[in-house]
Amino acid sequence: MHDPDCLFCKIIAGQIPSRKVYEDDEVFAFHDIHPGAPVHFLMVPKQHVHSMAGVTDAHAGVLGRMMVLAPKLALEQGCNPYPDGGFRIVVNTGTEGGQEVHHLHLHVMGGPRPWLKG
Ligand code: DGP
Repeated sequence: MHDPDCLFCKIIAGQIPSRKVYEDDEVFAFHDIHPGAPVHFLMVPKQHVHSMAGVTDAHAGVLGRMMVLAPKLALEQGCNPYPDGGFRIVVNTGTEGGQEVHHLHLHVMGGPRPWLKG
């Protein structure tokens, strides 16, 4: 389902340009416009769902696919291998969870420190 008012639906549809990292029938990944790490891309289900607070059993397959794809794409995008390298996956959910764009997305962030504190 495409939400005509959704920024990320427009990016998936190519109506707003993005730097694409990956695409298949279910998943789209693209570089974050405001990177917070040397590698920082977003992964979204193509089917619109507002957030992790909106998922149902029907989303289990695509969410699993995104989690399996994330480490592969992270390496392809320049993250160093586990265990000395690695990456962080963040899913902001709702206003109090820091979510600004209301189409579920994984932030995949990595690369040499010091971008990550702690
Ligand atoms: P969040 O706060 O979790 O909803 O993060 C939304 C992210 O989306 C934020 O890191 C910046 C990114 N973003 C916002 N607008 C655009 C855009 O037009 N293009 C791209 N590539 N990223 C965007």
